[in-house]
Amino acid sequence: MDMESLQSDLKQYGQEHLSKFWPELTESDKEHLYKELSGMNLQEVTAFFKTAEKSLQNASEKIDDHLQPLSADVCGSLARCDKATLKNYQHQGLTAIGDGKVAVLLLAGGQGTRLGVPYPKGMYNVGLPSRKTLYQLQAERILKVQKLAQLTRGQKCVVPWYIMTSEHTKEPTLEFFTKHNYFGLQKENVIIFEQNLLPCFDFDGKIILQTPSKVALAPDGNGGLYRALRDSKVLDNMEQRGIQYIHVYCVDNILVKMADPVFIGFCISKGANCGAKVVEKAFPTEAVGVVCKVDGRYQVVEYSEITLKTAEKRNADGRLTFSAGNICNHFFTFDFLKHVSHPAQEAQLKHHVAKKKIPYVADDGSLHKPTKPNGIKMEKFVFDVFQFATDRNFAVWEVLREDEFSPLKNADTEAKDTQTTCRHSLYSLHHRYILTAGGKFIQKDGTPLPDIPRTVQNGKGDRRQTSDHHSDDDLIVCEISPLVSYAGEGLEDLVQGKSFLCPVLIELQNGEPSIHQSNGQ
Ligand code: UD2
Repeated sequence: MDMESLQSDLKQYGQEHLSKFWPELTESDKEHLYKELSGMNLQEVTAFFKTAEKSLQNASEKIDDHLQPLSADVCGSLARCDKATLKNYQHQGLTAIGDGKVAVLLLAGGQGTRLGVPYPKGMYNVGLPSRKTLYQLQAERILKVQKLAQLTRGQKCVVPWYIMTSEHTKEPTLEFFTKHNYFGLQKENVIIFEQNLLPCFDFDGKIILQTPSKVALAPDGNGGLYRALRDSKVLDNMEQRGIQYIHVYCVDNILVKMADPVFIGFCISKGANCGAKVVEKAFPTEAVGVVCKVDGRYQVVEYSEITLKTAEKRNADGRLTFSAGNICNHFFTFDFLKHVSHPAQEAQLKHHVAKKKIPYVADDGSLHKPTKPNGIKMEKFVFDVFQFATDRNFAVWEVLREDEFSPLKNADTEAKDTQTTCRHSLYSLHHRYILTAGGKFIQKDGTPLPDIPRTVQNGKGDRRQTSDHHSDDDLIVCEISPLVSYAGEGLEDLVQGKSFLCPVLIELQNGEPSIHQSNGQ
């Protein structure tokens, strides 16, 4: 350990406090701290802080005057698309998948602080009848979409699954996949890699020490993807496999359509190299980012960055002018990913700065958990590469929220985006799949249940929205394994003309679909 040289580097960048506990540390703690500090590019991270500090000063500035809505040429909408065109998109998507050109890439490096569980979010079981975790649902959707693509192309295919983790999530994720035998996928087609960490700073630009021998570090945001793709040689891996299209998504959306053939087909048919799947913003103040243009470049703008007047602006048809709600589902061509991951482009992505309560060690060595923000975390965002797309190669695909977006963000004490709302969204969707395929639902006394999803009867004649309560007792509980159906297809032979008593679980058993329901049939 060359402590002298490290001390001089620390001094040069105003960070000499990081070694203040050095004389009191054990040999192994010394080794740990030395490794952490000498592996840090102090010049780079302190420069990041300086830029971040400026952006904090401008944080309250609104950018209304710079905003432009999306032009109709880059947009498509599932709800407003005719059946033949949709079928065509789906065919194009399945063909690309069948030809082995498509990969999925999961952003799973977040710390999941809002949900408050000590393990990666993908390992969460929201309490479905099958007890499947988010990771298992996603793995099974990959298996199924591979099968559908095989039917289209008449050949076996692989959709590799790239999973970006961070220091906090990598080991438990690896262990989980190993324990569950990769949920039926081939181990070599699940590529788990790690994103970078950045130190947290106090407001004076000093890196925070979390313990006497450990720096406070946090993942560098989901936009850390681009650097990680390069550093972990994931781009090389994609190139060797001949991957041309990548579906990037975030871990917590229970309804996510893995490698969604329709979205992929839409983007391919538009000749896009960068695309976003969106849902229509529900109301002006909904706290979602919207995809739009800022000074002529594509961007996602948070509600907090614009005034209420702009958020409320409507078109002649009554729709919100800025309505394309981002759901963290992106399409990239391999060439685009390679281009934006190059240091020349990646370095242009600015860090977003968040004030946070960061645990720290005080001068007397005692550990503190602040009750007010005491420092900042710096993060890049995955969608900030939209700025490199042009009108000719950007595409936005609007889908129905109730079919495709229900994220797990919060603990069940909250009303929104919880395990309960996730479970209920999935039941509602699968209920509708069965109705569409010609099945119906009955109550214990044999009377039919009304075909109105999301609303339940509690036996006393009044109706409640499913999200109003945490219990599934009065709900149409209905779960269909992704191994049986990816998006409602192929259910007719199984359910047409049949009546179901909840809870209903349709699973694949010994390669055949099998229906389990409350009366044991
Ligand atoms: C994300 C989107 C937001 C909206 C929302 C919908 C970003 C920056 N924001 O907001 O616009 O679409 O999702 O659900 O995309 N992650 C990493 N590394 C990190 C930080 C996060 O991989 O350093 C992953 C995280 O594990 C998750 C995804 O990125 O899968 C989104 O992160 P989040 O849940 O913190 O983002 P959120 O809900 O603020």
